Amino acid sequence: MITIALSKGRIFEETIPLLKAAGIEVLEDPDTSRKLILTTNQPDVRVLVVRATDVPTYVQYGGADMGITGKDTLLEHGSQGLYQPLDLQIAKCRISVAVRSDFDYKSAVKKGSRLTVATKYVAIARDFFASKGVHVDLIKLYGSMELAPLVGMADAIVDLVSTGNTLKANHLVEVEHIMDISSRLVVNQAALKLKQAPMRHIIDAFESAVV
Ligand code: PRT
Ligand code: MG
Repeated sequence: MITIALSKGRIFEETIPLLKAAGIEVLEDPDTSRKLILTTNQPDVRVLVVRATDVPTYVQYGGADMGITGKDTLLEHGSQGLYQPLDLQIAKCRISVAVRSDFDYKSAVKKGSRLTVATKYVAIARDFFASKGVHVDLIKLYGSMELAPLVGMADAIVDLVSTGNTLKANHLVEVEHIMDISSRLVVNQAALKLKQAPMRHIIDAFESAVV
């Protein structure tokens, strides 16, 4: 049995064509099914539906043989012991710093002001501002980061941006592009040794399907 950990939503949707390239079709829709273990057309392949941030953990501890997760998640939560053979070029976005459109970020940085930054990505934000020599107080949030500057809780946020519509809708502007993000295949190394052939088949099929 090969077990693949995926999260619902954009990663699941963008993985469907890759699975198809490996001859795998998921037989249930994670949005309508309440099942957390989905069957596929291959009797020896199953898909686990887990929180995006839990994918690396499932693979690391062998709950899944492989999984697909954003570079943001891997950087923030660590990727200890995970083999990362492929950048799948899916669920692409960027991680950026954004502020209220009436906040003068450039002058604040120039003056050496201390900035309060709200984010789910505390580790990424800490590294980024440290590399710029900007002093920050970080506030950890678990979602809806865009709210923090609007209610005066933070000067800036560090968040993922794809179209930019969410920032725009909340009168925020991007002032730094920290890095580009895409999703990676992560593999449990012990599982790969034990199930070489079927896992290699999937990895190779994914690799040739990456555009
Ligand atoms: O949503 P939930 O809390 O359940 O979990 P999650 O946010 O960890 O999962 P999910 O499925 O939303 O995201 C999974 C992965 O998709 C992330 O780890 C990223 O690698 C990748 N990804 C790609 C994105 C986006 N694009 C994205 N736009 N993840 C989130 N967003 C959010 C962003 O945080 C912001 O709130 O979408 C909003 C901005 O989108 P635009 O298009 O308005 O700019
Ligand atoms: Mg989300």
